[in-house]
Amino acid sequence: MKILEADFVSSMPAGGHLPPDAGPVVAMVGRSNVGKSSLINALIRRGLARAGAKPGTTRLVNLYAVRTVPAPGRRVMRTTLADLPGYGFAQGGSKARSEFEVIVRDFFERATARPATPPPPGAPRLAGVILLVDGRHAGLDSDLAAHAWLAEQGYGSIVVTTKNDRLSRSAQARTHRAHEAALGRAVLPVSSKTGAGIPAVRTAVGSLLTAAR
Ligand SMILES: Nc1nc2c(ncn2[C@@H]2O[C@H](COP(=O)(O)OP(=O)(O)OP(=O)(O)O)[C@@H](O)[C@H]2O)c(=O)[nH]1
Ligand SMILES: [Mg+2]
Repeated sequence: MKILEADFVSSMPAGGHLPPDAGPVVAMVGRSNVGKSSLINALIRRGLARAGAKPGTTRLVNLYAVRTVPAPGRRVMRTTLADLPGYGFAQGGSKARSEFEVIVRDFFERATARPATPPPPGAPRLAGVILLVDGRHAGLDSDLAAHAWLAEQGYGSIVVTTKNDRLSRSAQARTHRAHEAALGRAVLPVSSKTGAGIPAVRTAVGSLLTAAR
């Protein structure tokens, strides 16, 4: 996937709408503070998405319009990256948690809604999901539950492990194996800080986008 242009579009509260020309949507899912907004910035090479040290930085679904060539030889397409609020707030209590669930459930309902009449070209539809998991913590219950839920929904997905720069080389190799064993699938290790692994994620996102056409 080659990114030509990226822009912040809008924040979508629960009950909001995806823009009618959103095109294929790739959603970022993961625990609060795992590095979803940072990965968007690394993918689009711009500081558009607000990242923060405090969990719960992203409270609405933030949408980024991206013009991209998904794979070599493909036509330019308008796509949308959706930065979802994180699950598993450390603080915030049950009110924040249920607010999160409403926003995320509502987002997936809208992104996967199938209208009665054939949608016009460029209409929003879910191309797939990037599940982000902290590279340092393999097999957390909340991540396994999110992974199982995504698989159950039949969404195409990529699993990315984040913050690998915080691990030594040997710990990276060890945790990589632990993540793959816990989830039963391949994962892509990245660091949004150093940029390590980001090109492989761009390629995988390009495949999600072309598979969904
Ligand atoms: N060292 C390191 N820090 C990272 C990396 N990715 C994110 N961070 C840091 O982790 C913190 C959280 O990053 P965000 O991108 O805001 O995380 P988020 O998943 O969007 O968080 P919420 O919006 O709260 O759900 C920030 O302080 C980032 O700078 C990484 O690859 N390496
Ligand atoms: Mg965020």
